[in-house]
Amino acid sequence: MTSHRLLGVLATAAALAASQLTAAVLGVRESPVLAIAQTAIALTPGAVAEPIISVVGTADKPITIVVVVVAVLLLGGVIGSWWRPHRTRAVAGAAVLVALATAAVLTRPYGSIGGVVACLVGGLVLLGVLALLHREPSRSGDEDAGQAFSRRRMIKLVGAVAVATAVAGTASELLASRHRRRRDLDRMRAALRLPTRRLPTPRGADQNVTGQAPWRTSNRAFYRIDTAISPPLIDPTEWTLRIHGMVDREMTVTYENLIDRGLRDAWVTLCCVSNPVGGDLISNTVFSGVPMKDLLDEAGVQSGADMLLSTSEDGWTCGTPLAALTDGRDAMLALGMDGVPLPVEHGFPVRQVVPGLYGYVSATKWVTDWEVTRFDDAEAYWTQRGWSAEGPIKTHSRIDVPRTTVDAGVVTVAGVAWAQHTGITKVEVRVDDGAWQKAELASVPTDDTWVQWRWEWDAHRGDHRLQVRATDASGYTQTSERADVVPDGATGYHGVDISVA
Ligand SMILES: Nc1nc2c(c(=O)[nH]1)N[C@H]1C(S)=C(S)[C@@H](COP(=O)(O)O)O[C@H]1N2
Ligand SMILES: [Mo]
Repeated sequence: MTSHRLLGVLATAAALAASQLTAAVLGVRESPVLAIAQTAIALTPGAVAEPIISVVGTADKPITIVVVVVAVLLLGGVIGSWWRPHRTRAVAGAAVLVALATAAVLTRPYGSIGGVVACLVGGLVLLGVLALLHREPSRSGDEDAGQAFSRRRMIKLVGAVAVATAVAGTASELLASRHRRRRDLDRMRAALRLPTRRLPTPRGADQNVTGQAPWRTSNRAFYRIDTAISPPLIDPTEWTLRIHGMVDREMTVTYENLIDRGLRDAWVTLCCVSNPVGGDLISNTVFSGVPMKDLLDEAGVQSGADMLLSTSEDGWTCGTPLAALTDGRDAMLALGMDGVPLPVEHGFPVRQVVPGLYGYVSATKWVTDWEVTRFDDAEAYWTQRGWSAEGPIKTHSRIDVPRTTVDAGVVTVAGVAWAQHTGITKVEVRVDDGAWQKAELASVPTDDTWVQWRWEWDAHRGDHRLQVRATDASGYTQTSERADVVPDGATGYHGVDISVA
């Protein structure tokens, strides 16, 4: 990297810090950097997003921010290298950067004038700092002394810009309005009392095998998947759900309306379509909410409609077959999760839960809009990115323990199996190429949750491969054929390699 390029990077860092600070001082809801990162996420095709998510998991959000910041800094380096030889080009480059940032800010649901001002301030600081760093020092008579002087002056200048950048960057983080709003919301949520109590775990559902995922997932351990870099912060007293489209009566529902209807509880195992064979993007808990069917019936679904297009406060969309919402299953607008108001990351104040469908086609968090429509007329977020329009959960099973080495003798092999809204009737395990052996199933309160299973293995010394497969209540047995998670969920047996000592 040439020194001009480095100066460009430094000036861009200063510009980013100034822009973030401006956004923080103006109380902008989503800073330019966050807006660019969210736009980058939205523009990433599914075929690119999927492998990244499968490798980095939920670290995808901080990683996206780092990638965006580094990319902007590198572009700034290019602009810096143009400053001396092609001044107009450098200024045009800065203008393009500001224009892209402004476009990102304005196309987000939280676009605001404050966000645009923050972008412009960033552009001005970029050009100002570049000009400052390239100012010619006045030449003294002595060439060497002059050069030493200008080098010293340069080091001071660079140091000053770096310190100012660090101070502005830190201040913008400390002042960012989202931290204050998050604290306020956490307080409000903690004070909320839902008309529900925390249900005990049904007897016999958890077989308490050490090392196995508990049948009931705590809110803290519940998997989290969404496109929101920082979760929408919604005051429940301001939350509304608008119901429109192919309905006889448009409706607007408030949080209080939902509470007044009374909440019912349902044990449901949520699962992500991106869950690989053997993966842990699946969790089980009890949700409390209002049947989605009740609201759809009140609005009056018109004939010909077959899809509910739901939208979250931050603009994510989801297409759910109306059939799955009206066939009597516990499809609900949930307010509670494991006896408490939904955690912010899991959709506070209101989310959808639909047993039997992968989250991407059913489980809209922070939901604020329902449009009754047709699969022929609308396409939701992940379908636009290559995933299937419909996403029933595939019957599947997983080995939780053992996962690596065991001592010879009797070993408890245990795991979970799931076929939400169909039910699991049989789980079988095999060692190497041996015969399939029937495992023992724990009891569950409903077909909508996963089932724990166990099998006692008389393990002999050596290296062995354990595999599992499940059969559901429709009579279907899992296929051994491996399918990728795209476009509608992985298939294949989960296997683990165990060495017996
Ligand atoms: N608003 C919003 N809702 C969303 C998503 C999202 O990106 N945004 N992701 C969906 C996906 S893909 C899944 S698997 C589930 C995950 O819910 P959880 O994070 O509570 O486990 O939420 C669904 N609801
Ligand atoms: Mo998902």
